[in-house]
Amino acid sequence: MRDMRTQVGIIGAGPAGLLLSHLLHRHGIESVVLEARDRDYVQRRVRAGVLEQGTVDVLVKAGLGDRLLAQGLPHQGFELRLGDEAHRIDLTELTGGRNITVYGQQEVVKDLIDARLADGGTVLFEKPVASVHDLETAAPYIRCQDGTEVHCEFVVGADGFHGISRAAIPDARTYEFEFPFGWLGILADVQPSSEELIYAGGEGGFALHSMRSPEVTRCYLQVEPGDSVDNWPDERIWAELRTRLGSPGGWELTPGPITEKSITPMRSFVTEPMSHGRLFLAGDSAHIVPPTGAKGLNLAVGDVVVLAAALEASFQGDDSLLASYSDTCLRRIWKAQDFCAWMTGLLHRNPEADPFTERIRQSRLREIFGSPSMARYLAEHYAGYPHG
Ligand code: RFL
Ligand code: PHB
Repeated sequence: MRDMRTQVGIIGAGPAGLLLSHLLHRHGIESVVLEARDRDYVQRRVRAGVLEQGTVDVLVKAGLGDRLLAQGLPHQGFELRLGDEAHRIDLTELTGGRNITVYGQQEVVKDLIDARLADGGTVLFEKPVASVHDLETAAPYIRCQDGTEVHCEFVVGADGFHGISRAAIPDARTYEFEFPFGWLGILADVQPSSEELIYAGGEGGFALHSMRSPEVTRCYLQVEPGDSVDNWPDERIWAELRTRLGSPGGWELTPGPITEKSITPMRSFVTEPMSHGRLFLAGDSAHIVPPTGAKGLNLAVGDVVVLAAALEASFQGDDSLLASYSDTCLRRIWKAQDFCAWMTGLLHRNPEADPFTERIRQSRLREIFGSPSMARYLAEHYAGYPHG
């Protein structure tokens, strides 16, 4: 393929890269999105499910609300469990009217790809990027593995945690914490057993009951780090979910055919700064949160909203927002890091903890059941922070 020229070269067609390309287009700024994997793979990758109110507002305002508003499931609260004790967190009441929407990340990605292509945007699949160059100049460029060069005015690294762009920031400082457990996630073709999400943090370890639609259940179990799905036949998964979710008030879990199983490590990660010269990182390429707080996708959207406005100002001659991009995003990111680490510690049995510490953890979880101020802290962070 011939070399290309555009205003903003974007690496990665995840939610961060695609939404940025879409928002830039609405400001009349041209971009090219380069994605390593094929379209089908990107649209089928099962990941996040919870959209904060602020994220839904951004997507709707950007003209991406049709399917989201028709098929997304608005939730006014969720349940916390400890053994057979249960407590509902009323998000709407505790936050003065905010809620969350359950809508699969792959649906967001599908909507974004459709919108980009309908608008005549350029999203190149199976186009892995090898390296980025001349970032300290006004004419940086991206080199793909097949040798194609994309010349642009700005490069955006939206290539996820395993991408190549983060390494191009010299003298970056990284902060990392690896949790001593992972999450086994499943999708099952069965009606969810509850209308709202259930987070359970009892003696036997963490379990989460979620959903994707009225016909599809999504669940997670805390497992040992490095565990393999081969150790988890379907019957073992349902038995473990049943034990950990308990049966408060006679509640029962309905099992069904499992269609997807995967294990993901749990880590917190931040790189600082998130920019260097004409390179800007957005989303998972710059930060990872453990999924307990359901914040990863929402943080990616937060970065992109700031970056789109900053790039627009820069093309109009004002670079001040680009100069403060990293600091602006990092404030939200560290707030979310704190919340996600707190919620993860609260709900997971730490295999390295002594029995005393484990009892303290359970007591802290129970404290939320009886304390409106603790419940409000949880609800305010979970429902999310406003954008802009
Ligand atoms: P992505 O989605 O990883 O997209 C990056 C894209 O870059 C491509 N890429 C490259 N392309 C070209 N050249 C290269 N050299 C490239 N290297 C990589 C990749 O193929 C990919 O397409 O990052 P992005 O856009 O920053 O989006 C971040 C989110 O995906 C992530 O934060 C969330 O999925 C995290 N997350 C959750 N977030 C929430 O807000 N709510 C949730 O409920 C939630 N649950 C979760 C989650 C993540 C999970 N896993 C699997 C880690 C649940 C799980 C289990
Ligand atoms: C999901 O439905 O995939 C999900 C829900 C809540 C979380 C993480 C993942 O905290």
